[in-house]
Amino acid sequence: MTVSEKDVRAAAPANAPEDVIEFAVRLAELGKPENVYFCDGSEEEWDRLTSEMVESGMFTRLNPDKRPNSFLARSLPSDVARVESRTFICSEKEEDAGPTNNWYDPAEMKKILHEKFDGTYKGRTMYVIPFSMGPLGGPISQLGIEITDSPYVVVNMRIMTRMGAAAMDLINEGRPWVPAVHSVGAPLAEGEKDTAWPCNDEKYITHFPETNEIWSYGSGYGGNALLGKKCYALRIASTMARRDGWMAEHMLILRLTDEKTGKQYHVTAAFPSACGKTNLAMLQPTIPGYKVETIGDDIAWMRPGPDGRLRAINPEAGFFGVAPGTSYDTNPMAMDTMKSNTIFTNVALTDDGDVWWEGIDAPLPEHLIDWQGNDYTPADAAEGKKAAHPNSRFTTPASQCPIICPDWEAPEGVAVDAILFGGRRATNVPLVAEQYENAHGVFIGASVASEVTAAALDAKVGSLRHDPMAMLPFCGYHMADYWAHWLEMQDELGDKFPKVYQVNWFRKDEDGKFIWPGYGENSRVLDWIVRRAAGEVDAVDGVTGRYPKFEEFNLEGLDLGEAEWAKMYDIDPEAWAAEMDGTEEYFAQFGDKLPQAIKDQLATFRERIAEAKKA
Ligand code: SAT
Ligand code: MN
Repeated sequence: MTVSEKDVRAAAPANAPEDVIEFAVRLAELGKPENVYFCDGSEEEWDRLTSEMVESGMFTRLNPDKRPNSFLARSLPSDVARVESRTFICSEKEEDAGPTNNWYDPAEMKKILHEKFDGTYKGRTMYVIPFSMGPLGGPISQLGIEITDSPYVVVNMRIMTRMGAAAMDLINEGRPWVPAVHSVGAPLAEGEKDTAWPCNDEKYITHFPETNEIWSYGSGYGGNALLGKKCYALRIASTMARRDGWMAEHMLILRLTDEKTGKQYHVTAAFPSACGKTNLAMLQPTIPGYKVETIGDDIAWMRPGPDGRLRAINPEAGFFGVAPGTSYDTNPMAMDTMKSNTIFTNVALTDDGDVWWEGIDAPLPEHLIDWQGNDYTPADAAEGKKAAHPNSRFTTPASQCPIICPDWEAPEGVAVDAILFGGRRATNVPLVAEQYENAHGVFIGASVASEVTAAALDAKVGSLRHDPMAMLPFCGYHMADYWAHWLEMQDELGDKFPKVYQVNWFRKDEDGKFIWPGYGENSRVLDWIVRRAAGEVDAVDGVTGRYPKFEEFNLEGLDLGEAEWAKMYDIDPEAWAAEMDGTEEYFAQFGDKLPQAIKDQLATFRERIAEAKKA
């Protein structure tokens, strides 16, 4: 038995407009689900779905005394991260996707998807999820409808977005919305029992920028399946932003308050996935006089405000953070955020029904169930096996963060004072460098390279790759056109465009040890940046940008002297010449589209290297 148009119409709530109903009818006819259900986002719905998932074996309920209203899911080893090789930009013209994206002809891709989705929902419930990215009804916010056959997606979307009846109300008012279609790609035959993590070995994560559509098939994990996140808020939104004069960026947003003056600064920062953005967003300053409040940990949508300054909102409502390495030591605020109402995926389970991962505060227990559902003891740890997957995650409501900014849901956003670009670099890149001029800021972002993390299934962990603006896997159009868009936004805003800083917490010494302590100590870098903005400190011109003066940088109470500082600021002109050769080679693939301003910046950079060689 599959659902008919009549069933879909009967299931639709009164506030579902005709175009949403027709979208659901079309997908029901194609996917042939057993049931259809329109999500309202209520607590009753959450309770029912999570209970059903516990019953079906997809969720383990954690000990309610230790972790109330929280659950653990375990995925298949073949479905633990985004799959970049299966992520496609299906623009009409191949050149609009650019050399850094996988392009596919939209009509051809639609044909493939049509075949894949034919009967894909068999034996399952088709869920219709209305959601808002950004505060409901806000001027920078956007709406969407995700259709999925995964209850895991529904409950995660309830945390990660403003999901439910209120979003449907806004769609019903006639506001535009993005259709996002998802299936795990595992239809059930009559009477067949479901598995704990249905998915398909063949995956398609596809985007149609001209029609603002998303279709995702075969994966149930993270950014592959929670389509509001990378697919909408970055890939599709970046193309919308280019058309409409705003910016969709892979950036955290934080507020730094100088407690002496009460002055507030807003900083956004882009780092590749799994480089500690959540830690920086929830930073606990180690130097006195500052307070940090969190606005977002992954994505920023930014639009020029009436005052000509860039205003940022966090389009998400939750954090989808990397669990391993998160502890009361490294990120106490994240630990407190996830005390309840949290979904954990691929972490280890303790015998008393709580969670554990490598790097959590608690010592390794005598016994665990690892992320694949097997017994795990210290003997396994001794063999180097991990109890939690390196890309295991927590999905947790942003509102539960003890230092969530009171203005985190301000519909008009916060005015951005500085933009940080970073990566994971053992060599070459110093702690912090300030742009010389606006175009240099774009050059800094465009030339970022970083050591690869576990956030993508099909990239080699540890190897160095160019990841411009941390957008390599997330830019929905030609990367060089994206840089041109940045330059245009800078031209429009002029001096009011936030200054760009390049940062690197990960520089190592000759023994392979991190020189900079990182975490809360990164407040010292923020302190320098805001004192620069206030005109209180100077900077010295360097090869990669303007550097702090050792004596003006606050290192008080830190066991880090001039010798270590010199190591972080050891700028070897030969190494940088080689790095710029690599950058030039990387830029070459963009051909004619590479903006002249970027070429000019490269030339100026080379002049600075030549000067440094003479000195
Ligand atoms: O894309 S995910 O949301 O799965 C995580 C990431 O890569 O940042
Ligand atoms: Mn991310």
